[in-house]
Amino acid sequence: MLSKAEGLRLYRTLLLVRLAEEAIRVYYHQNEMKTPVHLGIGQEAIPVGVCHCLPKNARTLGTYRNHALYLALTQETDRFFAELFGKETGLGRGKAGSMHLCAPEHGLLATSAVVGTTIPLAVGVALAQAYRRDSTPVAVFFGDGAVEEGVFWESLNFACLRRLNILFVCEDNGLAIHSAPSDRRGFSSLVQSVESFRCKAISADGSDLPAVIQATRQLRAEMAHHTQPGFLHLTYFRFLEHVGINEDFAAGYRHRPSSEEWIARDPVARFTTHLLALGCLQDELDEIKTGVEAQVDESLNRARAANYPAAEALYEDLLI
Ligand SMILES: Cc1ncc(C[n+]2csc(CCOP(=O)(O)OP(=O)(O)O)c2C)c(N)n1
Ligand SMILES: [Mg+2]
Repeated sequence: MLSKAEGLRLYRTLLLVRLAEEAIRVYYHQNEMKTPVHLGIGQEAIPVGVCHCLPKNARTLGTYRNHALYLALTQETDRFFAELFGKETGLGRGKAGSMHLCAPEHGLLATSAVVGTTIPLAVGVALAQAYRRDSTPVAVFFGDGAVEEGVFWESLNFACLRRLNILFVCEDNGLAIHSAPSDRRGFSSLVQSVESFRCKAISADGSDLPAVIQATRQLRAEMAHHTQPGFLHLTYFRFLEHVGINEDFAAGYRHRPSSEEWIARDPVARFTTHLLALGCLQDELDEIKTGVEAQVDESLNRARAANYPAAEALYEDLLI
């Protein structure tokens, strides 16, 4: 059970993610953001809830659908928007783009455009922690499409063999671009397959923030008790197209949800109802929203006013 104060803090983070992405949807048309964007509208409660249950110094890694993860960990939007606009004040000096956000000072070590690639990196980080006898946990976020990559199963096997302190977080929207699991998999149950390894697995509704928090806490307790990795399977609905800012219900591979389904799958709407039932006042929620809107606006303005990197910056920060 969440306290009111904890609930309001979580609401602010959830809303920060949602409003930052809604702002991207407004500005993207103006063609100033020179980066593909994989928006996470519908996904927000997963990174927000999981990160809420991790210690501040946890190491995290993720995918190109990483805005919620970055914002949940950092709460900052200046360097975030500047990166999307390709400006020198961006978190990757304008050279990383949306798909490669990171914030090592907040534990976010890497995110990547290449499906599955941060999974073995995360296992490597967990192995390094084990060598150092450092109990700081590692969490890696990936989509349901990544589990069809061989590297997922190799990484899972090695992590289980070495009993590493790593949380695998599968953000399952039932889609790899447009294709459904039944067209991609030669196994029927992901969770049962993972449980046949030495790994604790829990499924929950990833649109429901309190359910995400409860599942994460329970799994972390079981991981500690059995000295085993954990697999968190969290389902959610991707409201927008795979990449870009638009809805794509007319594309024909899925139907538009009814208004009841829409609300049931919207983590922000669901958590708002939860908070009101908990005794929070609509005025308190509105005040938080006003503050988040101001943060997003100010960051957008600063990002748009900032300079592009100089041409020579192209040759800096390279590992060759
Ligand atoms: C190794 C690799 N293969 C293929 C692609 C092309 N690709 C980009 S996203 C994607 C689907 C991934 O789906 P999922 O892991 O479920 O993530 P989601 O987009 O649903 O968050 C694919 C196949 C890629 N980026 N990397
Ligand atoms: Mg997917």
